[in-house]
Amino acid sequence: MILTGIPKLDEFLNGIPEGKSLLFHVEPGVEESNIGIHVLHKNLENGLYGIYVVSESSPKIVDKVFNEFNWNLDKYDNLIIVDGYSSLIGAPTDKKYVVEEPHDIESYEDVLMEIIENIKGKGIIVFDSLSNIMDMCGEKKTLSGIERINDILSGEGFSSIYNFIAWPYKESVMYRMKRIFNAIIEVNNIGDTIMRQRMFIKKVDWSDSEGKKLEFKIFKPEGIRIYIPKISVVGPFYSGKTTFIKSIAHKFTPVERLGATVGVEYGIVDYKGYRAEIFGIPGQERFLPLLNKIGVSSKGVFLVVDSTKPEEFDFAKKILGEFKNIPYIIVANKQDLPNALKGDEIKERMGLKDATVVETIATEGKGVYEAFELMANRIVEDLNAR
Ligand SMILES: Nc1nc2c(ncn2[C@@H]2O[C@H](COP(=O)(O)OP(=O)(O)OP(=O)(O)O)[C@@H](O)[C@H]2O)c(=O)[nH]1
Ligand SMILES: [Mg+2]
Repeated sequence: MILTGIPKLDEFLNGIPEGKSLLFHVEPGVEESNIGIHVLHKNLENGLYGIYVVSESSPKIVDKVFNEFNWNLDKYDNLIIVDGYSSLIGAPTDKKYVVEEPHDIESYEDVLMEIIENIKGKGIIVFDSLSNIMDMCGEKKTLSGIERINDILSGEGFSSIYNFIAWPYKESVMYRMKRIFNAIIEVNNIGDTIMRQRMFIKKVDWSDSEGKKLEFKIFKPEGIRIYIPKISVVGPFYSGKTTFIKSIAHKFTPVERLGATVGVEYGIVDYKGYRAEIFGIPGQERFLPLLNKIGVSSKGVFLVVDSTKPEEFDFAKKILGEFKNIPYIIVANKQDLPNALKGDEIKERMGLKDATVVETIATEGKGVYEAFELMANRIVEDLNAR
């Protein structure tokens, strides 16, 4: 099984079986359109062969992209770059494998056959731009060539990944593409103020995850993250919101006076392939109007309560009422204190029997990542339920 290295996508697809082909069908204008190079890197890291066919720009770009993500190109003797660019512009090349006739799809086939004969082992082949090759070699000819290439590669235990910028092509071409590839993942821009990208599994013939979606963003140097632009942390005064955020965030901007939070605080959480931006809203009554404003665009809400203060649960529930139809998790904090009520008891007393509750000791970092992971998964589920 070959992994894409893209969090959640591997879970949805169950990886890529050997011999299968996958197309990233990318909307024009998506800024970081080269998803394939991340899949390439993941598999190089896993010790598999990675053949990278560069046709869109000079192979030098590979060094540049690797540098942007702090990957060290020289580390990978299992990386094979196919230069499909230099002949095009008549430039010299230091690459061993060169496409002599970039306007002829058979020339690509020839190089790939040569490589397959020279190496022993399995791996992945990534095309930086199928759309570019189609423009050079002709749409139908390219697709016929790709079918042959996929056939041969799959017999050798290679999986293939294609980046494709979805310019308006003829209906018949799109139809044929839909048939040729074992999986097609659409990549679109979404968002107006907070830009991010969405993957949509349009086709997959080896798992039942067709129709699944995930939202991501490419960060430098971190790479692809499942991206959650806003999770709010709310709750009564002094319940431990700030402590909770601090314990999960690697970057934190406090807004405190005499130990109390007096403005919206902000943190970034990176965990298990997720990146989330967290907004903490102070718990004093006078900040209630803020909830509404911040609430609207939240993807999820943590309601932090002091488990020793049942007298505050009504107020806590009122705060929660400001967030409609958004996944929430009750964080039953201060479990280390005597008389702390258990999570189930808290749900009961709040009249929220179906709620998810996580018991935490924020000061010791206990339970906090569990709460985060539950939340992140809920948000992805929520996206897929819409
Ligand atoms: N014993 C115990 N104390 C905690 C825990 N979490 C937070 N505290 C303490 O509770 C106090 C309030 O914590 P904060 O994180 O500032 O609470 P807050 O909800 O951000 O407060 P405001 O933003 O001012 O409403 C601090 O003294 C924390 O050290 C916990 O799990 N156990
Ligand atoms: Mg606070």
